[in-house]
Amino acid sequence: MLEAPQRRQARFITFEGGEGVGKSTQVKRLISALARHSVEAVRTREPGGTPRAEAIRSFILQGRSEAWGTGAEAVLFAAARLDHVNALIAPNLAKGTWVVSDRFSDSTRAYQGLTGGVNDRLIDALEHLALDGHTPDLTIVLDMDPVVAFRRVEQRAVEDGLQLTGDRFEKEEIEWHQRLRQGFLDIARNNADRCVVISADQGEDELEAAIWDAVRTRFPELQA
Ligand code: Z5A
Repeated sequence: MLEAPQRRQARFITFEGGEGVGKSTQVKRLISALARHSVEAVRTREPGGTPRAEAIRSFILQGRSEAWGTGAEAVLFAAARLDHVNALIAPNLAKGTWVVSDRFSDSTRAYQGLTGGVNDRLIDALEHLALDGHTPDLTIVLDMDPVVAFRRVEQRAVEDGLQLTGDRFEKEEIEWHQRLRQGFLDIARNNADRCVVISADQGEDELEAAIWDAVRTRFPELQA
């Protein structure tokens, strides 16, 4: 009797890092690379990914939560994440579709926790509640000097014909972004079984190849 073909286990991959390091660009490229290997994957982002989480995204990124303080903002990011996990991430993984997210819970730890001063107990508790066991299988941390990354963001604004006023995160001082960079590196070091740090200071094609290498190393089933 013929055996039914084995369905590959769906994987959950996240991209993390500071602004302008190329996360969105590489998330799209990874989705295409997976498709070329017959892997169905959904692209999503945080904050956001579902209508309710996108509503929280607009509220926060417009600066409307700023007066509430960083702790309350961490709770809002986690509320968005809870919906994102329940309504998009978990159902897709359950039906065998891979999920690739532009930012996830490490961003709360890096921005609100390690850089924003929210204590570990709150960050740990929020992570536990919002993830409910859905820890990423692989996290790609894109790392580069924030000054160089800012130039990319400026260039993008010029190309889009926008005035670079920046949202409230992008107005923060460069020193703050250096600490943020170190925060992501610390998270990667403390979660070495899950995270891979890749230099983002290379061309888009070279970076895509380095990411694909990391993905194929982590998931050998892709080499079949
Ligand atoms: N946040 C938080 O505080 N807590 C949380 O829990 C979560 C988020 C989940 C979301 O912003 C904000 O929310 C973010 C953290 C905070 N803070 N800020 N600001 P967002 O989603 O709007 O923005 P972002 O995540 O910071 O992404 P970004 O600025 O759009 O950058 P990116 O996605 O990393 O880069 P990109 O869009 O792919 O590329 C940027 C430009 O560089 C673009 O013009 C590209 O064409 C160019 N590019 C890309 N790759 C290259 C290479 N390799 N070489 C040269 N140029 C390149």
